[in-house]
Amino acid sequence: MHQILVLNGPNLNLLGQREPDIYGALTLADIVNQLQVVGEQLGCQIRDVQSNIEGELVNAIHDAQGWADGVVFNPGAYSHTSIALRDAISGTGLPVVETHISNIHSREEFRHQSMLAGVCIGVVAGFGATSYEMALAGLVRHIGT
Ligand code: CA2
Repeated sequence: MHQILVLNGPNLNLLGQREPDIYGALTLADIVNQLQVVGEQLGCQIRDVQSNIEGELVNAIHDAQGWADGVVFNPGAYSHTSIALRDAISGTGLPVVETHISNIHSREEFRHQSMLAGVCIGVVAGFGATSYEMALAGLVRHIGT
């Protein structure tokens, strides 16, 4: 059984409330519940954490070092700014897939850059809630059996 952390950053707790044209109509709980179903089929046990606080996200990655085989991570807007999260990912050496609901490359220019992508094993963006399922499938393939 693969132990997977599904980590979500700032404002993703607001999903389903506003901007459905960009982020879809599902809540974060809906997305995580769907992912649990897919995760079972892929032989994963999933724990999820959401925080709006950068340091708590850093702590969640550090903590995952003790129990997780990999991380599906939507860092929200911290993707574009956070060297602390980059250092947490590279410092733990955990395989992390950067995951975005929207296609960050078709949006404002400030979203085109990711501080984290270079230390992640891959990036999935633009497939709505399905991005999380694709990220999980890729992560499980990477981890192997
Ligand atoms: O597309 C993604 O998954 C993002 O990580 C979402 C972040 C954004 O800053 C990134 O550039 C791309 C924003 C999440 C905010 O979600 C909201 C949902 C409903 C209402 C307001 C914000």
